[in-house]
Amino acid sequence: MSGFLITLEGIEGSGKTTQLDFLTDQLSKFGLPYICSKEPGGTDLGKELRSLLLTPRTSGEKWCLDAELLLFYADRAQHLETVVRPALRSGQIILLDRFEDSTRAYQGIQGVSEKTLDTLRQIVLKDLRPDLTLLFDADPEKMLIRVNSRNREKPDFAETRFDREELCFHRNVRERFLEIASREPERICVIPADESPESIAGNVWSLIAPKLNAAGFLLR
Ligand code: ATM
Repeated sequence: MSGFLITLEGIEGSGKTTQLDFLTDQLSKFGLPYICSKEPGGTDLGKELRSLLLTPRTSGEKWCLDAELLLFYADRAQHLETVVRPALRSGQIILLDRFEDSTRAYQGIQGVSEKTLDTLRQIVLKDLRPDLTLLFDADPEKMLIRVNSRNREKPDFAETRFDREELCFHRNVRERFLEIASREPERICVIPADESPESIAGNVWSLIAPKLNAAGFLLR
């Protein structure tokens, strides 16, 4: 049996990571084989790239769009080769915190063309597509308030470059994600993310369980 790739997408603070924890609890409860990973940062190289990409830059040099895009894609190429494809081949369920739709949304709204995104998809993903994508959708204003208050309580709080972006940027990201979802309704399920985490987790599980069953992962 081949594996099952589930990607979790959404704007900053949309609750992806909390839902990932709920999901891994459920999969463990049913004794299903799974791994959890993320982009950027799912490999050793990816961790270095993540730090490069997300740490606020002090030099003032503005990175050109293609440079940033290719760093996200370098992370993805290494991740697919060394983590995702091997796990799929060994029949595991893979939960990914962000994948290609994030590039289409974040780099897309900054001006990277669909043609470029399609070309990179062809080179790096080839025919690999997520079996299911969960898009956690919520009002960016509410989500940013949540992220800021949550992160500032952490002892190792460090603002990332993206946290400084204007609210308008996050609104555009949300719109782009919804646009992508409307083009691929079979693959991408939009999950309203402003309910309680427990209620969202219930909705997510009732959506995922039949798909896993259909793919041969028996939920006993
Ligand atoms: P997380 O903190 O959710 O892992 O996301 C890291 C940031 O990287 C996120 N920023 N915000 N807001 C989205 C951004 N990102 C891209 O811009 N392009 C990509 O391809 C990916 C995977 C992430």
